[in-house]
Amino acid sequence: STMTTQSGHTRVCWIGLGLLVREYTSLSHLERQYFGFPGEILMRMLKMIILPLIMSSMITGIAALDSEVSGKIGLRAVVYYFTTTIFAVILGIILVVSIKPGVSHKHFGSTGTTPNVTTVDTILDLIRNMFPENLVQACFAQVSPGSPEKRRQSARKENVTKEYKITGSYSEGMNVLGLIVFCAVFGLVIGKMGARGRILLDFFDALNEATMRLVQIIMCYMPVGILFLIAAKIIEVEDWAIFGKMGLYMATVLTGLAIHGLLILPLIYFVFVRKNPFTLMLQMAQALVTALMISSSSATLPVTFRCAEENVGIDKRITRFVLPVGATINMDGTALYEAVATIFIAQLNDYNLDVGHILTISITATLASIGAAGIPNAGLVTMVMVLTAVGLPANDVTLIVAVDWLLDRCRTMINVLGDAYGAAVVEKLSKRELERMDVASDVDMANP
Ligand code: DAS
Repeated sequence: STMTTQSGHTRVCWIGLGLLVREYTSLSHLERQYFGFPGEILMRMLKMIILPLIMSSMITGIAALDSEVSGKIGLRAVVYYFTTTIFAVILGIILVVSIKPGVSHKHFGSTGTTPNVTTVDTILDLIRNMFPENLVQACFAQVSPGSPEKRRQSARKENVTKEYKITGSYSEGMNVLGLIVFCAVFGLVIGKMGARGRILLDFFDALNEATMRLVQIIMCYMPVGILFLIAAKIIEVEDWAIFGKMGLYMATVLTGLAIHGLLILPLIYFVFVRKNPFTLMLQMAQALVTALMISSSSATLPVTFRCAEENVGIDKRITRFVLPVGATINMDGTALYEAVATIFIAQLNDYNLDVGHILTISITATLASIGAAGIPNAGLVTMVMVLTAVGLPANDVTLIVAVDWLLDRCRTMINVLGDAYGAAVVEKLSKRELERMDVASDVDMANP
């Protein structure tokens, strides 16, 4: 408990530091960049480690289980992901419909160009990402929702856009989904290859161990990196007044996230696992803080792994397999946010939503959260699909961009928390299969 109060104090210090620097110095643009440098290095290290981590954990995770067991575990994980995501969407809808953050507002007109993304485009891109045409390229970029015309345009230019653009067809960050699909199938094949497959399995197993040791080293640097990340962010924010204007909307999203993270997810965990859900939350604290600081589920993955395996003690056969998938498709916070934001925009436009609209929003917000990559602001991009599905102007997404840097990090934290509870629930439900595998391998050892 001394540890937690200590980290509480440190956090207060960090915020204080940021405010002080902001108040008493007026830094030039360049100086601000220097100030953010140590945080930037942390981000780079975390991103650097994702590739070997995902490859080694997915391949060994799948190859170590027999295909029947991995099928069952996979099914449980997917059912958990879907149910919790839909709960999050429903919660968001209930809150935004009753709080009505957009009704009291005058319409503050939208700006920007109209992105042209349909539900079909988004779903096709999701499937496209599952089949990267080039495995090496998949480490750099993924296809993000965009019309075929936009895609042709940007393909002609550069593949990777530096800035995150709503209309972009390739987005920054790697195609984690494509890598996961490849590694899952690869792991399945290795698992069935017998003695020669063992060589590869041993190789990736060793790679996984080495990667996790690297993660341990990176985590020593984390307090420093995070300190500078938050301080730099506080200095950078120009428009604090927007918080006043958007206050009720932000409060709606944050209340939803809080209820989902502090009540609904813990309850589900308790029902299945019968342990104190807040213990797990404390054990995951470092991953949650990281997610809050860097707004990216994928970049948080290394920390999520370490907390889930070392602190919570979830079986590695489960985490290796379930956590990378969760970080990519299980985004409760994003789903909740997309539902709230869409209805908020409808309220701003005096747009009447009937039951059909609400149903469409629930379904598309769920899909949009699955389609969103685990990188900063991804939820904003896939939200265009939700808006278009109910006939709202897609460029109204620009109305909420200004506060997304804050909401993004909060929803990312809930995304990561959902993954952790998910891994624990799936582990509990899969106890029997795991024990049977332990017995089988003991027998193997006894009579080789
Ligand atoms: N920030 C993303 C994540 O990593 C998702 C989002 O933008 O909603 O979870």
